[in-house]
Amino acid sequence: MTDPAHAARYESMPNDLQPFWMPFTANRHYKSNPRMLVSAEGMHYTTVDGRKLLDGAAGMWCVNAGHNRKPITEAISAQAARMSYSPPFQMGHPGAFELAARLVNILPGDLDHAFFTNSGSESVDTALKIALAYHRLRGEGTRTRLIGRERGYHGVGFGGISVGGIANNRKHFGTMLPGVDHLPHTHNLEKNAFSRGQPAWGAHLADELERLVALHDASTIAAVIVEPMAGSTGVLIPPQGYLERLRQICDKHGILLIMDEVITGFGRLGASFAAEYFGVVPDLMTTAKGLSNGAVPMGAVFARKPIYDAFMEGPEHVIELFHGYTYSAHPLACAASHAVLDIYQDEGLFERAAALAPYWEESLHGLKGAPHVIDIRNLGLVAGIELEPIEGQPTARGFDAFLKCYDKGLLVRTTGDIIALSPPLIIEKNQIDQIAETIHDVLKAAA
Ligand code: PXG
Repeated sequence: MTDPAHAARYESMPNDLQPFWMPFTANRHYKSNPRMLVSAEGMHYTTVDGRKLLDGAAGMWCVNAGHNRKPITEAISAQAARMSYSPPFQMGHPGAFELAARLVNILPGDLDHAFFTNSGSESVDTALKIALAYHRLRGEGTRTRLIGRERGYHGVGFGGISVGGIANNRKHFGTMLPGVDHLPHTHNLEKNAFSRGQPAWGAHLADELERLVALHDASTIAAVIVEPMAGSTGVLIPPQGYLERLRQICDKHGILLIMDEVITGFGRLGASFAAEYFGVVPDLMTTAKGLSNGAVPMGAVFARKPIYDAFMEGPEHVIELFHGYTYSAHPLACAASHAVLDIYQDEGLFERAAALAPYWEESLHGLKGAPHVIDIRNLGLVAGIELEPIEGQPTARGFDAFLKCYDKGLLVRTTGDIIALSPPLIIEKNQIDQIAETIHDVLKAAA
């Protein structure tokens, strides 16, 4: 860009980094060592100092179709010119209905209604509220308990942190929702370290749900929410048979199963959704991220037919669900999502992810034996590399690896001492090699 005002605002290092209170960031550390991204294309970001960064994280698990895809930016800009906002309550625009119809077409089972939100956190709170209201409408208003899982991440709303299971995301924020319990997480290095794909040990951990039912009685439990593959906590792959068992126990007791597919949705595992991949259909599914490729914020909750139908009772002029957002089904987000779905379909990106998964697995498991690596786990185009924490300084080794990868031209995510990888689904094999080699170099240099 030659326009100096544009360059100053979007392409140069800002004069003052202080006023922006950055989310989930070590603000003081960042502001004295800023990592500023100014543009992106395909598999790469460009930094303010003109360096290219290979994106090993799909932004933050969302840019599944790669960066700045022309059809997406064109669809957004055409919609912005046509109508950039329309009210979603008691009004509609065609793109929203068309999008819902397209989405339910690619969903498994009878998940056949879409409720639009603007983020994963909003999708989670929406799904929890639908679950509670659904039971009440059916005369089972005593079903108010919600069950999450240790180490789960369901965003940052009060509902999401209540059912979530990451202590740092919960401990500062008071008592949260009452009546929440947690299943045990499924992480076990002694049994499952260096498993490829789904680990063999751990299906029985789903039986803990029976214990909670025995403790509280099924008549008090509304829903169980889990990530089919836990992403944020550091990539925990579900043990073989675990999700199937959870589904069975929920069915037995009339408990709704919510799968949080904010990360796993839209091709990450090499199938449209984890529900499809595992052959386990939830009653409610929460999504965001890959739904719009991160180009415009968007989320969606998908509901099975009997749930939607339960709300469609009573006088027709009365609102059935007192819930929604100013920006539900935002026209720009809908336009982005249509273009994203076109790309997923035209380029066969979900199938591409599945076809690349064995190469991905082989390549990353090649890091076994590198300094400090205590586990490697993978599924689809996701991998977690767990590093041994430095004694007395948990997270330091992970953060150091993140910074060193950045210096070497690779963007990864780290959570504690776990490196999480989830590249755009357009990644090439030589770029997979580059990811593995860079991480290897970084770990060796730090040893
Ligand atoms: N559910 C799941 C399963 C998620 O992974 C959310 C809900 C919340 O989405 P929003 O759009 O409200 O952020 C998420 C978000 C990471 C990382 O590095 C993961 C997420 C967000 C930020 C970082 O693992 N997942």
